[in-house]
Amino acid sequence: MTEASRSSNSEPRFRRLLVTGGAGFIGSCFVRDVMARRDGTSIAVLDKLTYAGNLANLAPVEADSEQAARFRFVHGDIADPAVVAPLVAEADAIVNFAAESHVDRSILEPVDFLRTDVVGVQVLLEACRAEQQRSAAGERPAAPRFLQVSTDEVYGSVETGASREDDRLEPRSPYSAAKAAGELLAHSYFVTYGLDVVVTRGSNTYGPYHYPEKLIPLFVTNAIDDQELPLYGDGLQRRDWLFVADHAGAIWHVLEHGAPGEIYNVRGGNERTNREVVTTLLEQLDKPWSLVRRVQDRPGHDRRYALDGSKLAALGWTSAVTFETGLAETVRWYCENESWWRPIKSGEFESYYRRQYGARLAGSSEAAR
Ligand code: NAD
Ligand code: TDX
Repeated sequence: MTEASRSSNSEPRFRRLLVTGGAGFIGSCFVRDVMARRDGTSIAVLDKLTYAGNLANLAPVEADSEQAARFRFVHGDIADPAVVAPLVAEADAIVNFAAESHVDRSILEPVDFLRTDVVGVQVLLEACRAEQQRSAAGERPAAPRFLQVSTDEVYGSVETGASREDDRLEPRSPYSAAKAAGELLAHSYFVTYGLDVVVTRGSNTYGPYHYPEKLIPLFVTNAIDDQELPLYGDGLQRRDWLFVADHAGAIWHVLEHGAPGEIYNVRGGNERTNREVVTTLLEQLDKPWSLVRRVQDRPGHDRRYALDGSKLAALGWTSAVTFETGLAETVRWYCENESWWRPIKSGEFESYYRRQYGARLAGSSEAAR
């Protein structure tokens, strides 16, 4: 059961949500789960539909007449003030998932990361500030709440222990540096203007509808096709895996209960090396280890992320889905939904794949077990 459905008996605090980036992986899970609660919440999704955005992710909402009546999709850019202002004016709260989200792409081409993950956040915050002024003038009840979805990557590589919310930020990739800038801007609008801002920092997330450029969906879909699995370096990097419905539920919980100006880690509680992840997914798919290739490492590759989740636990939320259960559900979903991912893995994806992996795979060796 997801957090969104666990909370289904209580009245939601915010009736009209603007969900930016709601056609992506985690944002669409949040939208699907909140809409399925049938509690009267209405959602406008603003999404640029970049390579990672996909209206098919929202098809279950559009296909349900009761949900569709409470739902609106707007195609547009969070960095465009003319698009953003009227949508923020109609919202009680904004949940910002919109981002360029893939570390490897940020290494190849950083500029879009700054435009969306930094400038886009500032445009959304300015629109909230304008609504705060309207509220002060009695033109709307309260200024909107702004929730910025950030990431564990802002802490940088953590060799031992677990990052706490007041630890120093040491982002090391263009992606994580842009995400750190975005959330620092959001926090500055709380400090400077008294805007109601909350920030979440989530762990590595996985599950259905995950764009197949990230480790788990790339390796699952490649393995289904008996294609090589490009494991970076020694494969001993560690991530703490968080199932997507857990992540979406945590964001709902912080939206409802988080204190203004506060930051909350969202911990998965499932730390695994990449080699362990690959071993488990190959077992679940009944595919051989011989598909795994050791390829040239990611530059600046963060060795480990780990979050301390006690602050969010004290607020009443902990993750529910174990890695083995969530991965089995994910693997099953990709096996049953080839019509979702096969079209994605052609076109733009193929040229990205050649650029990212062509030389790596040509110079690869079989990965030792
Ligand atoms: P995603 O790449 O699947 O989706 C991003 C969505 O944002 C897409 O629908 C895309 O079209 C949209 N978008 C991009 N630029 C936009 C713009 N300028 N204006 C409007 N829409 C735009 O990403 P995701 O994995 O769902 O991640 C969502 C958020 O969660 C991101 O902010 C990411 O940094 C954060 N996060 C992700 C993870 C993870 O493991 N995936 C973990 C922690 C935090
Ligand atoms: O082909 C690959 N081979 C490989 O070994 C890919 C795509 C990844 N990896 C490794 C790199 C990482 O150690 O797997 C690990 C996970 O990689 P990604 O799926 O690219 O995730 P990561 O870089 O850890 O970042 C993710 O978690 C934090 C999300 O993409 C971010 O959006 C989020 O903020």
